[in-house]
Amino acid sequence: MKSFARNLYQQQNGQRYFSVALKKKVEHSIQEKQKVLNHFKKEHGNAKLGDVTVGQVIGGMRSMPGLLYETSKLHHLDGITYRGKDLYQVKEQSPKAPGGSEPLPEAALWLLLTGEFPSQSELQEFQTELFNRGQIPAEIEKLIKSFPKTMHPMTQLSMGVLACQPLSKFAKAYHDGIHKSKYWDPTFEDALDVCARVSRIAAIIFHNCYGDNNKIPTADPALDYGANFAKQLGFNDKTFWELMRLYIVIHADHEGGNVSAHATHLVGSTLADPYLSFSAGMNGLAGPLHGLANQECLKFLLDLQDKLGKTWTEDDIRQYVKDTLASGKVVPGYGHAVLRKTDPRFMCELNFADQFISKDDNLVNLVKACYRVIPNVLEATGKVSNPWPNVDAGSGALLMHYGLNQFDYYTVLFGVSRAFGVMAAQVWSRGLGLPIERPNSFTLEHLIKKVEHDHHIHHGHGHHGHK
Ligand code: AMX
Repeated sequence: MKSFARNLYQQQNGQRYFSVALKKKVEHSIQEKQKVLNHFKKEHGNAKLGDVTVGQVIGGMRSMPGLLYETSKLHHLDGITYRGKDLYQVKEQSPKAPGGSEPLPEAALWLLLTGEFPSQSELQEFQTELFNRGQIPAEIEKLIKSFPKTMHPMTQLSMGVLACQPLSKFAKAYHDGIHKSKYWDPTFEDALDVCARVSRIAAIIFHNCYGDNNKIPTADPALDYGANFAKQLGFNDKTFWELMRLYIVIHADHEGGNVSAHATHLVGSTLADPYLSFSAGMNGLAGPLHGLANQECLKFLLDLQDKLGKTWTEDDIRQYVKDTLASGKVVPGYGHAVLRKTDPRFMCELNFADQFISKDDNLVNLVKACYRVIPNVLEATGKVSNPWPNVDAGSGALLMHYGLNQFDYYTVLFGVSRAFGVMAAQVWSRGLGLPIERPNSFTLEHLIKKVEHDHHIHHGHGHHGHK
């Protein structure tokens, strides 16, 4: 039942809607969590979570415990969970578009914020709300359209998000002197606005780079987020809409330590508003070892096809991968900093391909053949911690299948999706009052001296000497 009358929405300043229902849920669960956190911190603030090694300090803080991050958790074997639900459960339990099979991004956002999926009526209202929040003032659209076409789409995304920063409600509320216990409220408002707007920004960038930015399709209030995004890119194939829904959901969140989530959190920890912090996260996502890997990965597959034609064999692939390694390059789409088995997001992509894509798509078949061949080759190097494919090994081939072949745009799709995770997480970081980040750093000389000193004591030359 449509329910403006039930007062689930209120109008603010005569022009913007906000969801009282969702906000109340978030507020309630933040308050409950805050109590748990305060008690836990008081009782167990000095409990140890492990030791920090010199190797970790030098090695990019790999696996070092260091962040509180509520929305999702990565397990090295089980993969990612959103609020405790793995991706297969998310797919199964999520509300779908009418007649659809894939999870809806807006439902995933609700889940990340609250820990539950929305009811059908909550979902409908949330969809209307996100649609309304997605509008971008004409002068900002004009600014984004003026970016040079040759500028990398990720640079345009980061700048496009920054162009919207003057709309930040958090920045305004902070300037107006809001009490710190209320920070989460305008953060929540900005977080929803960023998620709603980012797909429009991304659509403008797409047309700016590859089409005619005077002819950008408009969003349709009757459609869901994923369908609307695809439509604004100019894609009207309903199966592609399903792919966009799945794509946005599976790329959304990946616990807190990955570069885009951590950069967003780090910058946000200064009380920089969600636009500033999300834009920082996007700059990290633009790196080739992180989000840019999906464009690199498709390039790898296409180069392979170019060189070997469409009649490649598994032996050809094996040799090609060995040559890649010998030339000092990584094999994109393989390996992971945390996972130690095939990325479940890759499995979701394969399942999608099996369900929707014909068996004679050469590129999709190449993805599958690589999955059979590459792990063994990487394993044989003896140094790769995880030889299995990550999410990027499959996504490009699926996008190509539907004709989205502008592969320097792929990371922008990832960025649209990542907004849902890192913005939901920022609401929670504010809600729990997490402080500014400030880890300790060392010069190499300090580290060497410290280790020598400890070694000295440990071997009985100091006053603590035993053994
Ligand atoms: N191809 C070749 N070598 C690889 C490799 C790959 N796919 N993955 C790891 N290695 C190498 C590393 O370069 C490193 O070599 P070095 O000791 O000579 O520097 C060694 O194996 C050990 O690295 P690791 O512990 O296995 O990986 P990591 O945690 O340091 O890095 C990652 C993880 C993802 C950056 C790395 O596996 C990689 O570069 N993969 C290819 C790029 C890629 O697919 N990135 C996407 C990640 C997901 C995402 O963010 N989208």
